[in-house]
Amino acid sequence: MAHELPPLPYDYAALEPVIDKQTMTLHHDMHHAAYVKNLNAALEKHPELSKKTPEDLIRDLNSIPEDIRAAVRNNAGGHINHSMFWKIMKPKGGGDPNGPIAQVITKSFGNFKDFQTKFNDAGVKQFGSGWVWLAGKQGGDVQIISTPNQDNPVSQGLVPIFGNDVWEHAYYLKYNNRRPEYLAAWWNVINWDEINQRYEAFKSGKAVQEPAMAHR
Ligand code: MN3
Repeated sequence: MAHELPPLPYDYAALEPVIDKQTMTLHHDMHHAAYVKNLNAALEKHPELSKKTPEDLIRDLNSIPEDIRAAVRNNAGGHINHSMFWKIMKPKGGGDPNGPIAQVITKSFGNFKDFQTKFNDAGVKQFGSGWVWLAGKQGGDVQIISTPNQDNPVSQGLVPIFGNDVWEHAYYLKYNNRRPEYLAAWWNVINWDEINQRYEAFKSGKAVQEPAMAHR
């Protein structure tokens, strides 16, 4: 087994009432687990790729053999995206950002409220399944983008600083079709300390790779 499902860094119920226990259980144990399983299954056909990190796999998708390219795109992407997602949330999170991430938000978007509005709007407008991101660009600037399916900013040459999952599986049990309500509530579980670490890593040119590959 090459790639492994990282454990959730807190209890399944820890993000309630923002994200309910059943959603977290299904999301981590079924959805994320399936991306890992399907990624490993795809790579069995091309063992020469087994030493690559998930980010290296999706950095240049055209270099991936065509017979597994779509599987790698979806499942390495899903693995990276969710490994990031669990860490950039925490119980009793939220509040105003602090430190360097607060400074770059103010510099780039005017103030935190306007940033939240733009981020939530991009999440609402992502048609179907996908993610909304704060992504770093070459040169150090940041921008809000959305991506379809499990696509990750890395495949566009950008650095994923943090993102929110707008697939229905992330919110449907509690919020039903009310994606804007989920997007608005989600800020109450955001982990600014972790995001500051990821932003600092981006600024220093050593972007955090998710997931860590300690068990290869
Ligand atoms: Mn998901």
